[in-house]
Amino acid sequence: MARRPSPTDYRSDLWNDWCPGCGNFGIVAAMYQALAEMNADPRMTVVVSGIGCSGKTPHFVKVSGVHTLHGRAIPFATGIKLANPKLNVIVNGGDGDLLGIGAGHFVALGRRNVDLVVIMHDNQVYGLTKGQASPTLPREMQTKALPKPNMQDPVNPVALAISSGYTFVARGYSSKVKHLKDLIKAAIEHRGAAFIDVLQPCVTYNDIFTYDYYDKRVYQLEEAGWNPDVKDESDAVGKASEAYSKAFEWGDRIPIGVFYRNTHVPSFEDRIAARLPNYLKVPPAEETVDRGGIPVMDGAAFRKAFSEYIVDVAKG
Ligand SMILES: Cc1ncc(C[n+]2csc(CCOP(=O)(O)OP(=O)(O)O)c2C)c(N)n1
Ligand code: SF4
Repeated sequence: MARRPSPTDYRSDLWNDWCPGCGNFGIVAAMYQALAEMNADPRMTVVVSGIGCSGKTPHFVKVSGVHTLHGRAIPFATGIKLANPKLNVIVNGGDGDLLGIGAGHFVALGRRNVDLVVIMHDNQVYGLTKGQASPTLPREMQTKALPKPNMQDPVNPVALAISSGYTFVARGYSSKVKHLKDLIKAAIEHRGAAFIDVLQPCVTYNDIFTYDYYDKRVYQLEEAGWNPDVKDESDAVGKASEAYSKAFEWGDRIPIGVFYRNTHVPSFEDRIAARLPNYLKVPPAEETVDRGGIPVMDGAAFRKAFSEYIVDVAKG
């Protein structure tokens, strides 16, 4: 029997240039642990990112991966998942990437309920471009890279995800790695659009929302008796509004854990399968495209043509 994978099996050996102490390290550590515990097949797991410090995540996780354009990770991931619903697809993005330039795509994913996992590295700043205010920084806060306090009101990511239709909505903290690992596993196991807002200290540009700030305040919803689960369809609006209100608890106490989970909404893949009965058995990625009965490109020809660009993640 093959040995069970360990978290380090999912760690790539590429040089990592995140600042020492960055909260992103806790997020990838939780991903390694979740993938190992789930015995994830690296060829069937895809990490997709936009641009930002968070955007480098696919380089550090030894599974299939795509580092795409700023704000465009969700549409890329949606295309990958719908072309081959057998893949496990995980998006990693910054709060600027997903809720600034990518906000329209973020909302569209909730409406569609595609079976994706979105992990947001929420550091309240644009880290890679040197600390400008991101959409999650509260008004009047002045982090050290800002010449004046922030003039705009923040987006609440958990509330936005609930109102957009995500069927699994959670918040984690990058310093609580085991708890975050459990959230990532639950998000992967959920069938539908899953969102995890991860509190991720940026030690270089955000001197307000630090480890010390969160360590004193975060508490776990499950330990406080919170039940995130929608019982049946008639319970969905009531549960969503309770979770929506809970999302605004912020100050002396900041909740982490699963806020909302609804397993009664059909995924986008199921909606397509209702129209195209063969879709889940032979998805577009496995169909042979032919012209006049002659295959245009089959898998073997594709691999031969692109062999110099293909790295087999399972072999390292
Ligand atoms: C279309 C486009 N606009 C702007 C940029 C410049 N840019 C690169 S990263 C970034 C912001 C990154 O911030 P965030 O998404 O919060 O990620 P973090 O670096 O904090 O992880 C911006 C604006 C870009 N690369 N592409
Ligand atoms: S700038 Fe901030 S988010 Fe980017 S690597 Fe450094 S600590 Fe992390």
